[in-house]
Amino acid sequence: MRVILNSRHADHAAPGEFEAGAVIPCHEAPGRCGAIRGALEAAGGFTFEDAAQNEGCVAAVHHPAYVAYLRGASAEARHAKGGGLNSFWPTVFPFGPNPRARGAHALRGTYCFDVYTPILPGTFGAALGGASAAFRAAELVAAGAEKQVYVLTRPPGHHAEHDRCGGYCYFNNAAVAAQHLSRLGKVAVLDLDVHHGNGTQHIFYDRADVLTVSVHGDPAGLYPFFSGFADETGTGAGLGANVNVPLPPGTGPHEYRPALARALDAVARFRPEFLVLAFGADTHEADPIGGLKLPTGFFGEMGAAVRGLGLPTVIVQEGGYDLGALGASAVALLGGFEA
Ligand code: SP5
Ligand code: ZN
Repeated sequence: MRVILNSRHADHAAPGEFEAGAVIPCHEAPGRCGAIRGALEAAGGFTFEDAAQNEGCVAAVHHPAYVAYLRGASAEARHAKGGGLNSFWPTVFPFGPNPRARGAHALRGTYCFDVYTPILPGTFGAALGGASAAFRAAELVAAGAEKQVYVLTRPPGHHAEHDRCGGYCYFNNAAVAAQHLSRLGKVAVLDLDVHHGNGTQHIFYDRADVLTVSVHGDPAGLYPFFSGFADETGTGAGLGANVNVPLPPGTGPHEYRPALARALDAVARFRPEFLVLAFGADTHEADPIGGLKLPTGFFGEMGAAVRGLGLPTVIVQEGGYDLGALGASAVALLGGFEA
């Protein structure tokens, strides 16, 4: 399988994240990409290529003011001081559109919805590298050059909304791929990260031509808390084109299997031309923040089940934070896809 890499990913490495008022090491770290790449190389059968930076690839899914903000804030972060971290962290979140929230500090909270998503000097380049890789993968699949392409990238993307970063995510890589493919026909995005893909839902919520389906831990008790409930079904022309399947904490294969079957059935009934799979390995039983109980072997079954749709597919890496389980989970999923 062809793997498109984000050669800039390590330019973004958050020094920490907040946990109950303390700062702990950030779960979303550069070693994640290395762990997956190492496991794919050891497994064999994968070819790796870098994607060139594609400045325009995010314009169709993100607000131009948001893109400009991320670019500018990343550049300015080189001069930021604060524990020598050279980074910007939002501290105040101005609710609603607020014309008075124009200063640098106000904008950090305007274009972001949580405290997990700082801006560092390399953030814009790293995030754009991932979006560029997703776009490149979509080009290959759209041209029929490949039936499946895997995008190995971080920071992840599925929490990033049209004009707000959050949940370690800046540009919505899966949405960039789906948007490009949607020029050729209907697209389904299937999100199997343990967290709800709120950003992807937000970007396509009023679209009838892009179905968004997410299977995830119940947001009543799991990040992102404000989105991902079963009664969110789309709006306007997009009514019925959003499906959420929330699962209780501790869900294992026995209960995950029928939830996945429901999600796959929703995709099949939509009759898309293309699929984008937003794949998070944070459903693994060893994941430090997920709370579900899927063993490594189940990821092979997941891959095979998704492959059963028979659709040309862009697979985009999202979360997964146990470095031991991450590579094996990705190998199992992609192996199931190719079997
Ligand atoms: C892409 C993705 O997986 N984003 C996840 C964002 C989750 N951020 C919240 C992390 C909260 C960690 N606190 C967990 C405490 C468990 N003891
Ligand atoms: Zn996640």
